[in-house]
Parts: sequence; structure tokens; C-alpha cells
Amino acid sequence: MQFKSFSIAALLATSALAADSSSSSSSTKTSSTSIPSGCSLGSSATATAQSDLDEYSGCTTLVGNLTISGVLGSGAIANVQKIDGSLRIYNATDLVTFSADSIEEITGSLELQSLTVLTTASFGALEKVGTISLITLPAISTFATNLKSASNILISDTSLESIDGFSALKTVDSFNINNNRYLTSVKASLSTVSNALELGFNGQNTALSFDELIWANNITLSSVSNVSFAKLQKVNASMGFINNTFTDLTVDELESVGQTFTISSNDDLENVSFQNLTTIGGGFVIANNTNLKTIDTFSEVTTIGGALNVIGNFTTLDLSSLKSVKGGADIETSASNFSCDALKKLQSKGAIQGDNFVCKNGAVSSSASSSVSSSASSTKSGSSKSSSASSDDSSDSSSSSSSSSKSSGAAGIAYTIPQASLFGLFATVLSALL
Ligand SMILES: *[C@@H]1O[C@H](CO)[C@@H](O)[C@H](O)[C@H]1NC(C)=O
Ligand SMILES: *[C@@H]1O[C@H](CO)[C@@H](O)[C@H](O)[C@H]1NC(C)=O
Ligand SMILES: *[C@@H]1O[C@H](CO)[C@@H](O)[C@H](O)[C@H]1NC(C)=O
Ligand SMILES: *[C@@H]1O[C@H](CO)[C@@H](O)[C@H](O)[C@H]1NC(C)=O
Ligand SMILES: *[C@@H]1O[C@H](CO)[C@@H](O)[C@H](O)[C@H]1NC(C)=O
Ligand SMILES: *[C@@H]1O[C@H](CO)[C@@H](O)[C@H](O)[C@H]1NC(C)=O
Ligand SMILES: *[C@@H]1O[C@H](CO)[C@@H](O)[C@H](O)[C@H]1NC(C)=O
Ligand SMILES: *[C@@H]1O[C@H](CO)[C@@H](O)[C@H](O)[C@H]1NC(C)=O
Ligand SMILES: *[C@@H]1O[C@H](CO)[C@@H](O)[C@H](O)[C@H]1NC(C)=O
Ligand SMILES: *[C@@H]1O[C@H](CO)[C@@H](O)[C@H](O)[C@H]1NC(C)=O
Ligand SMILES: CC(=O)N[C@H]1CO[C@H](CO)[C@@H](O)[C@@H]1O
Repeated sequence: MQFKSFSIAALLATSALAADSSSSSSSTKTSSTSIPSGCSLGSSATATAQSDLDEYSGCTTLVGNLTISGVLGSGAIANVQKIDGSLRIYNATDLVTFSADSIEEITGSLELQSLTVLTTASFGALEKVGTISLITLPAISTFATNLKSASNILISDTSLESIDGFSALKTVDSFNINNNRYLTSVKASLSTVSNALELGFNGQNTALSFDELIWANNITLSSVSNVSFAKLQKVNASMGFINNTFTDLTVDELESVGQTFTISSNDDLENVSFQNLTTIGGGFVIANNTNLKTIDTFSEVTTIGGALNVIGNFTTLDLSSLKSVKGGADIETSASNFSCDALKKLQSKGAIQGDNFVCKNGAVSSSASSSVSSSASSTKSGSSKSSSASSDDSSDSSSSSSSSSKSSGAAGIAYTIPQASLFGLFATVLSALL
């Protein structure tokens, strides 16, 4: 049922109304001069039938929050150009199609949630919205949009196979795509993400292309099969690639990661390339990437603001420019011919400032220095100690303490109380990965 071959054009297809700023500001002006009383919804209004929606057809602007729910099979809002508030369509389990093709702007959020048979929703003129959230839409199959402005995008638990068409949208605060198990492709032309870019749990085969992205505050990817960040130069906070299926990870323009940088549990990963990376502000973790044998692309990295953790089956680890590690270091490989000499030298020069230093290869458990005696447990406490000593970022093991602040932060972007718990849940699940 999910894969109906209906030629659903677009969930949000903009017929490029090309409303330049003058026309949208004029509609704002007209609306602010007089809002007919029927167009002011008070604190909120709920429509459960088309006849309820028809009452708004004389309104250019609706002020307030409109919720659509109930047993209607199709719904349409005509003539309204702006909603000064939010539009939420919830729990309308018979709703197959919905359209609101005159709406250009929704100042709050547009939320579609728990619409089990919705196949088509059309917002053909929409250019500006605060938050878009699409949650639990098991019958929808395409998402395309020409939105010019949106702060937050959340797409979760849908049957979408591709998400693209964000070509007119250049900046967002957050972009979160999770639990869409048929998803194979995500493309966007965003140049900045001022909070979080997160993708995860979308099945095992999602190819991702963010080739215009210059900087993002943080990036977390899991279950992604291909990554392309052709222009990414800076991640201000953390970046994590965890449990993905790609074989290659190339982000050659990236110069710095402000906090923790993690590459872990990517079983198929064979090649990494980060040729321009010089600075990692927090911890640096490369762990459990079973097939990653050669780690020779971090030769420009000079400083690591937290602990250094490299665990795996690698035979080569080139950190030849490294001058300073604020935390400790834990380097463990099963390869017997890996040499700890370079790292021991760094440590003896005082470049590794944390107390914990372990370097082991598969040949002998020749742990070096201080914390040899109980290597497993001292490794653990050592790494969390050093990462808490390092900067403001959390280590990968402190997810429980950080998840509460993360979920409340995420809830802050949601405009709605019922959804806050959902945002919180996703943020918690994702942060548990970090
Ligand atoms: C609409 O909902 C938002 C968030 O739930 C709320 O902050 C806002 O005050 C509501 N608008 C009106 C007009 O009640
Ligand atoms: C939607 O339905 C679920 C389950 O019946 C309920 O928990 C939730 O509060 C409903 N949401 C709204 C906005 O009515
Ligand atoms: C991954 O993306 C790159 C760049 O877009 C492309 O050249 C390559 O063919 C893709 N690989 C796969 C397996 O899809
Ligand atoms: C992230 O870094 C970029 C480039 O230096 C900067 O312009 C931007 O303001 C920073 N963003 C945040 C959220 O700190
Ligand atoms: C990786 O993802 C798969 C499937 O999504 C899941 O079954 C597995 O437990 C995950 N592994 C880790 C280490 O998170
Ligand atoms: C790295 O940075 C230099 C300039 O600092 C730039 O010329 C080069 O194209 C960048 N990319 C790679 C892959 O080295
Ligand atoms: C690597 O795998 C080991 C053993 O399964 C686990 O204890 C450790 O937490 C993993 N590390 C990371 C960073 O995933
Ligand atoms: C090393 O490779 C073996 C299989 O070759 C795998 O079972 C093991 O998990 C790998 N170790 C790490 C730390 O990735
Ligand atoms: C270590 O051994 C592997 C084969 O097990 C080989 O491919 C690699 O080149 C060797 N590395 C060094 C530094 O000798
Ligand atoms: C993104 O980074 C900020 C720090 O700038 C942090 O507070 C926030 O929790 C991060 N968000 C996620 C989802 O990791
Ligand atoms: C493109 C590239 O560098 N591919 C390499 C990935 O890693 C494998 C095994 O380590 C090499 O054989 C490839 O040449």
C-alpha cells in the first residue's frame, strides 16, 4: 500500500508564485488593516468538516491557530493567503487529500500528523513557514517544495522515498529526517544549518546530498548509505557519523569541528578523506569501523580539544601534524604490525595532556605508561574524565545527562505542546547515539 504508483505530484509543490517581497508585504498590510471577526480564530479553532473550512473562504488572513481533525475524507482551504498562527492537521484518519493552494505564509508551524491514509497534500503557493513537521504519514510518497523560508523541518515516520526540492531554501535552524524506512534519497541546497542537521533510522539505504552546505552547527548521521558534502567547511559544534552503511566518507573541504567528532560503528567504511581538517575542538573518536584499515587522512590535524580515541582494526594511523591533545589518548587496534612509537613520542613530549594514555596493538598488550594495570576500566574513566575536562561538549558516554537538555532545546523549536514530547523523544534517541 505504501508504494502505490500514483503520480503524486508534490506534497508541497510551489507553483513559484514568484511573490516578490513587495507583494507579500502588501498582503501583510491589507491583512493588518482589518481582520474580519470570522477570520480571527481567538486562541484556537478546530475544524472537523469541510463546512467548517468553508467559513474561512472570505478571509485573506486567518489569525490564530487552526486545527483540522475528525472524519473528513478530503479537505481544502480556499482563498486564505496567510495564517498568522499555525495550521495543524491531526488524527484525521480518513483524510485522503488536502489542499490549501493559496496560502503563501504560515507564521507558526504547519504540522501534519497521524494521517494514516493521506496520499496527497498540496500547498502550492507556500513560500514561508516557521516549522514544518510531517509525522506518521504512512501513505504519502513524495515530498517536494519550493519553500524559500523555513526555520525547522522535521520529517518522521513517513513512507517518503525521496526528499528533495529544497532548492530555494538556503538556511534553516534544524533539519531532522528520521524513521522514514523507505527513504532512499535526501537532497537539499541549504548553505547553512544554524542548529542541527540530523538523519537517522531511515532504513539502511539513504543517499544524502548537501552539496551547498558551508557550515552547520552540528551534524549527526546514521543509517546513511552515501554522503556528499562538497563544500562543508565548518561544523561549529559536534559532528557524528554513527552506524552508517557507506564505504567512503569524503569531506575534503572541512577545516574544523568545534566540539566532538565521532566516526563509529560504520561496518562497511573503508576509506575516509578529510584532507583539510586541522582543528577538532572536542574529543576525536574513530571506533568500531570494522573494515577501516588505513587512517591516513588526518595528517593535517594539529589540535584536539578533548580525548583521542581510536579503536579498530587499522594498520595505519597518521596524525603527523598533531601538536596538542587536551585529553588523554586510547589507541587500540587488532592489527599486530601497528606501531605505537609515534604516539608514545607525542606523549613523552607532553603533547597528550590528559592522564590516560593507552596504546595497544594486536601483537602484545603492550600498554604504555600510567594506567596500564586495569586497562579496560581505566580506559573508560579516563576517557570520560578527559572529555569532561575538555571544552563544553559531552563525550559519547554521557548521553543520559545531556539528553534532558537536548530534548528541552528541541522542544523549544516545536510550536506545540503535544509535539514537544515527540521532539524530545527523537532528540533523546538521537542524542543517545552521540
Ligand atoms: C498558537 O499556538 C502557539 C504554540 O502552541 C502559541 O504560542 C500561540 O500563542 C497560539 N496563537 C494564538 C493566537 O493563540
Ligand atoms: C491524536 O490521537 C492520539 C491517539 O488517539 C491522541 O493521543 C492525541 O492526543 C490526538 N491528538 C490530537 C491533537 O487530537
Ligand atoms: C555517492 O555520491 C557520489 C557523489 O554524489 C556519487 O558520485 C556516487 O556515485 C554515489 N555512490 C553511490 C554508491 O551511490
Ligand atoms: C558557525 O561558523 C560560521 C563560520 O565561521 C559562522 O559564520 C557562524 O556564525 C557560526 N554559527 C554558529 C551558530 O555559531
Ligand atoms: C545499527 O543499525 C542497525 C539497523 O538500523 C541496528 O540493528 C543496529 O543495532 C545498529 N548498531 C549500532 C551499533 O547502533
Ligand atoms: C583545502 O584548503 C585549501 C586552501 O586552504 C584549498 O585550496 C583546497 O582546495 C582545499 N581542499 C582540499 C581538498 O584540499
Ligand atoms: C565499540 O565497541 C565496543 C564493544 O562492542 C563498545 O564497548 C564501545 O562502546 C564501542 N565504541 C563506540 C565509540 O561505539
Ligand atoms: C575487527 O574485525 C573483526 C572482523 O574482521 C570484527 O569482528 C571486529 O569487530 C573488528 N574490531 C573492531 C574494533 O572494529
Ligand atoms: C600491516 O599488515 C597488513 C596486512 O595484515 C598490511 O596490509 C600493512 O601494509 C601492514 N602495515 C605496516 C605498517 O606494515
Ligand atoms: C547542537 O549543538 C549545540 C551546541 O552548540 C548543542 O547545545 C545542541 O544540543 C546540539 N544539538 C544536537 C541535536 O546535537
Ligand atoms: C577511492 C579509494 O581510495 N579507494 C580505496 C578504499 O580502500 C580500499 C581498501 O583499503 C582501497 O583498495 C581503495 O583503493
